[in-house]
Amino acid sequence: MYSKFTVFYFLFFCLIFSCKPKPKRVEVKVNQPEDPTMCYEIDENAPPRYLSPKLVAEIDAIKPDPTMSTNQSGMVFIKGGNFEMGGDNDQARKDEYPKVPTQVNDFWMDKTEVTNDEFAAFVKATGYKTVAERQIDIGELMSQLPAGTPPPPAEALEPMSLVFESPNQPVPENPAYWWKMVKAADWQHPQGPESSIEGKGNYPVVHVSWYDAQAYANWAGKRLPTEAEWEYASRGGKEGRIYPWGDESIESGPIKANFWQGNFPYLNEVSDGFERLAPVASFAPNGYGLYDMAGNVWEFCADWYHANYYPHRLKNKIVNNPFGPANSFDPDEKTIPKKIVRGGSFLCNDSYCSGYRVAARMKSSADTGLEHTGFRCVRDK
Ligand SMILES: [Ca+2]
Repeated sequence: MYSKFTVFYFLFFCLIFSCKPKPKRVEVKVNQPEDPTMCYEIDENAPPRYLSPKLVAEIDAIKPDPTMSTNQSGMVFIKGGNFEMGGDNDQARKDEYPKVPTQVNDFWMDKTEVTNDEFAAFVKATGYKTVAERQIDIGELMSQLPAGTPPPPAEALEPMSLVFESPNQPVPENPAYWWKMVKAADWQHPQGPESSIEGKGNYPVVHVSWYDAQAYANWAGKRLPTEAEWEYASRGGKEGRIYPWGDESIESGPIKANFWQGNFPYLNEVSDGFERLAPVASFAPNGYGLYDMAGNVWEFCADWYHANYYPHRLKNKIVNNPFGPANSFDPDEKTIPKKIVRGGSFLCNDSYCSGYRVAARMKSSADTGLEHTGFRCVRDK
């Protein structure tokens, strides 16, 4: 997934060159310089980096709520075990290989994605403001853009987030054609200031960044799952299968998840009944009693994304409770460190990302909020 700053950059250049974003956007080639600190090699001794110290300090200061942190309701116990982590069919991408023997300990996991009601309780208790509700930090922005990029005007730094907008016609495969930076779009206004979440308390919270998910997890006395825990949980006890429900195509039989039917991104047939988000647990759970492990919203994991993590794990025999690489590398956006997101969203279909496969990996920068990305938490005991 492209970070908000790349989409921002794309739109910004449209502004500079006075090209109209609609009906046809001009494609701008972003020249990505090599960053010597980010590469295909994984340095396990690399110091912790990338995260905003200011936000980390703020999140660390959030104390677990005494009631929430002892409350196991809404969670399911998952007995640890061994599995083969990685791609199971020909849709699997290069970064899902090689398959790696993996062991995870017992843990508890939220049965559903974190909902608007749950997130609202956290905000009410702590006064926390999501990243999408804050002014864009000019320093952070410039650090993620190629050198020489002119600074944007002040008004472009107002709070905003990425909203899906169907181009209603076939377009090149570039997310900048269907993601739009919308001012004042946030978790309470998923499509912008005119929209609301009234009556949608049981929908997954969206427009939350990885930082926001961490902040919530701290308050709830939980944590984000590792990528390995997430995949193990998603498999629901079915070994070597493609989806949480087994191997039957997502397009066959009863509707199994909230995903995109039709031609992405311009023709949504809506045969699952949901054009965008669905209330959590609208479809059957997997073998562990977990809902929406496929589709609805992408879910942030704790780990950094690195395209070469699986070969690295195999080579170094990293089997037990892997918690991700020390550094991040996304060949699609070399200068932007990314966190793992898993499970696909209402925008996924077989012709595009097939993100609802249990092995499918996706990545998003820690500060990016999107209309199709949320999270769920885990707890050790
Ligand atoms: Ca999901």
